Amino acid sequence: MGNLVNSTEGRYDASSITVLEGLEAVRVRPGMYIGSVTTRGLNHLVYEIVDNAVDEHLAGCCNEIRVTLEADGSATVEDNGRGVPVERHAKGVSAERIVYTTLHAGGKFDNSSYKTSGGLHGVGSSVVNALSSRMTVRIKRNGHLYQDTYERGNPTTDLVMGLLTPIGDAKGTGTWVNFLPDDTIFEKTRFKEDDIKSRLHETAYLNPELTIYYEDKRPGTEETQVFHEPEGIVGFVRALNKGHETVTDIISFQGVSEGIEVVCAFQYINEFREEVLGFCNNIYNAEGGTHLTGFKTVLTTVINNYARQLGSLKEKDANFTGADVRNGLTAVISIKHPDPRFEGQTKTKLDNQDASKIVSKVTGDEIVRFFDRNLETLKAVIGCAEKAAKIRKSEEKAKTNMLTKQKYSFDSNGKLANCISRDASKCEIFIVEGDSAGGSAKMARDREFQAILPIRGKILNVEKASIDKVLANAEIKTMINAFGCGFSEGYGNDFDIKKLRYDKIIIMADADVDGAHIATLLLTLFYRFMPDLIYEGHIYIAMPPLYKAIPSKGEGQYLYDDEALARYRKTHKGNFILQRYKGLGEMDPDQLWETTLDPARRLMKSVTIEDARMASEMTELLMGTDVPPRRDYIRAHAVDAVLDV
Ligand code: 28G
Repeated sequence: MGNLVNSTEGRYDASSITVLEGLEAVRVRPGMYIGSVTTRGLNHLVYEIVDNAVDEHLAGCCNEIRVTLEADGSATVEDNGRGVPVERHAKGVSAERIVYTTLHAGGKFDNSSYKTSGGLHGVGSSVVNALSSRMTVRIKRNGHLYQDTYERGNPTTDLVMGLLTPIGDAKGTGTWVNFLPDDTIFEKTRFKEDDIKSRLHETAYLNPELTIYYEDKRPGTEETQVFHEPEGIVGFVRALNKGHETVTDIISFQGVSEGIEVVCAFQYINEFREEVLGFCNNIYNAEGGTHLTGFKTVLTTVINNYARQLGSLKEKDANFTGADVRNGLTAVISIKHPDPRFEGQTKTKLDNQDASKIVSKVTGDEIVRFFDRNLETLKAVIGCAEKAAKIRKSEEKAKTNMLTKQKYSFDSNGKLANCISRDASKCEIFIVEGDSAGGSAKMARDREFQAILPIRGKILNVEKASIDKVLANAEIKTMINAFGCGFSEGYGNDFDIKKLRYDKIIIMADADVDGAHIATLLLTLFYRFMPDLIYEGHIYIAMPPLYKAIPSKGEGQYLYDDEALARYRKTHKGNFILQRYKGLGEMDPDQLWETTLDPARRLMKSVTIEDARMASEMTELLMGTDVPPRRDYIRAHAVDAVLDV
């Protein structure tokens, strides 16, 4: 409990002590409430506050939200809603105090309870307050401007008879919140602008009547942007498919039933992949769920029925599989549910059975209505399914041949230096860029449990290649064989994570543009064909140091980024030699062991599904046609997006 109750700065009366004890739980186990204390968790603080403003929008009372990343490292969120109530709450004090100091029903990441967003004002305000070294709340309401202040969740403004005293007059209404994340809780306290912007943009797509003003005032990254997407998820699908060859128009519809609202937009592109995104109450469902099942099931049935009616499928033909029907599909399905439940590893899989029922009802009615009147579009969709089915059939054969041939050729092509242990829970495999680094790594490793797989040059971009090309690629084949658990793709699932031979799969690439590119391609491969490896936390990125500082007296020190170097320069007195590593290949085996392989000393980033999704999106961008902008994009973002913690 420590710093909260014992704080001499915080002023509170006896009744608020239980309140503080509630918030202390958040400080003791922040991960339970915001997922983690990494940059992801840090960004989450902004999302929690923004979600409250979005809820005010969903209540029909707010159409503008401003998000500012301030120069001092704090964040400000402002809305033009009704303003958090300041009137006396049942507990005897200003309702605002209760909102910002009471821990509402369980955390987002603990067991079954989940914040009920969607007009109900989430539980997040007090969590953000607890994890902020300071927070200021300003409310415009009743013609007055009110202000309340907190430090680490402790109120620092005196109430008068339980209520806030206005600090001025106000026109209009709204809520303004500024907070500085607590640097004793978070590993890093710099908000990651790219993640925040894309999340805000997503929110704008999901709420077409909302305008979000974004401003970054931090030195070096200053910018302003306005996110307003009056087309809603139609615009979202358009953006997702930008730069791809489309084969249908965007089809969109909405419907309501039993208090559940469904909006959906989809379009086919000429590529062997599908992307179906689900949202419930504006929250992205990374693990999908019942809304997606409902949509997919009915789409499969409807397209198969039409295909038989039109004679594309003959009596003797088997139906198209669901994956056939989704070949080339980009879809966004967004529902509003009064009582959403979530399950799954990261509690992002919608679990309500009624959602499946209602989404399939609305989708079934609407797409039949549409396809009855748009035969050309229907034929284009069936065309996509036919292409997929044809490839599926020829590859089902090819695949069984290939896999049976290769089953016995594990490590036969000489590149994999396997480890001795067969205890998968202890084994690690390093995928190393380049033969020279691969050679050093083979010498440096602990051969008992560390395997080395060198790969040469750029690996195939699976985003663009068909499955037979992917499987024919030597590097990819070697990886699939080495991991031992097969792979899954749209047309079948041979993936079995129980057969995985290594607990950790570690991507080891140079800390430069090319290295970041290779890491990006590998992540894309795993994301497309072995996503469970990512979901279950088996993929890592090694973080080799950039420098070694060797002082004239005392121990040398490895430095992993430019910040670390700047810190070293500041704190270190006296002369030192600075060794700069241009690549892994430049380290001798001992150095490589010390810095990158030794479990006791190395630094690694654990890859999350969002990282992989970003990598996959980036791959699409990078593999586009215009070369010069690509180059710049890699410089500006690739290393950061893939390697930054
Ligand atoms: C700027 C940053 C984030 C918010 C509101 C508006 C109301 C509200 C918020 O009510 C629920 C608690 C206790 C009554 C509701 C105002 C009804 C009438 C609101 C925000 C209601 C909280 N008038 N705007 N919460 N209770 N914006 N933006 O947080 O008693 S939170």
